[in-house]
Amino acid sequence: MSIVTPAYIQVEDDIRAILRKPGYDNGNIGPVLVRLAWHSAGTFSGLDGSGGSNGATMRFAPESTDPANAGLDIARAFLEPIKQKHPWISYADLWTLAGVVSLRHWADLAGQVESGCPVRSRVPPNGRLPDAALDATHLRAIFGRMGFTDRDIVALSGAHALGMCHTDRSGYDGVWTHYPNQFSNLLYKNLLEMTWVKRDWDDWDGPEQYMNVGDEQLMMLPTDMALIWDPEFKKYVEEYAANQDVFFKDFSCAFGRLLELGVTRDENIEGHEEGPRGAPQNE
Ligand code: CCH
Repeated sequence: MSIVTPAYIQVEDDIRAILRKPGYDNGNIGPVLVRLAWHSAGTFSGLDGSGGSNGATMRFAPESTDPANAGLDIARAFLEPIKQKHPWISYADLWTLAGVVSLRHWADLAGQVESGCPVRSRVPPNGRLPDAALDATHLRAIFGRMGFTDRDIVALSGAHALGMCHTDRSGYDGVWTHYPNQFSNLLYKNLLEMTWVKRDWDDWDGPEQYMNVGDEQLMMLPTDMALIWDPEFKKYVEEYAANQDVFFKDFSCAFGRLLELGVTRDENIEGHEEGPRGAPQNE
């Protein structure tokens, strides 16, 4: 069930209005908002139900200072004026909604967008988000904890068609595709169709990353390379490279599930369809 109230639509409109930002990266803040939504949800652990977007705990240490979240303070700051304008919406809902609105820019995302209303949330420890320097085993451990399959992992990784890496955030550098403001299956096509070698520029002293032979304009993280190095993952890379519609469908389902991880709902959710909640419960 999705909540579509006039109040939510106003927030969506306000998010849409700030997406284009000349002078910032490639002129659009959508990619970093998608990353914010994913990192706020991606701390969930199916083992004990902790983590997830509830409570927007990334505002607090140690999650706010987790190196994996470097740069997401910028994304949160972009959204702060919208929170001030619509104080009824929780931060958790706002961040989730911002990720979805950004993606809807490019694709029809069927996933659910609303968060629930937790009574209390604990800030999850650092180390729950993936480390880009690692491999397929690590990806399976991280995403398996959230209940995702190999197919889901490959689908979610396709988000790297969007946006870029920043040396002052993660230490990595560059874009994954020549069209970082377009959501597409290009990540998979690039992985398969281009030849990738370790970046070995004389002046590159950052972490190990890969570049395309040819114009050397594109990059892959070691975890992106794992998608073609691992034969099970590679099957899905091939499927998504060949069929963008299947990718969009699978991505929508997996991203919707990701955003819902650990979210508890009001029992009387129908009431929300009348308008925004009264008192925000998960600031
Ligand atoms: Fe990612 N991601 N991500 N990612 N990510 C980075 C940027 C983006 C990993 C590492 C990085 C997902 C999965 C993974 C986005 C969405 C998703 C960066 C650069 C690193 C490093 C950060 C910087 O320097 O600004 C790793 C490892 C994984 C393992 O799976 C998933 C899943 C999603 C969403 C569904 C988006 C979008 C960006 C671009 C952000 C921007 O600012 O342009």
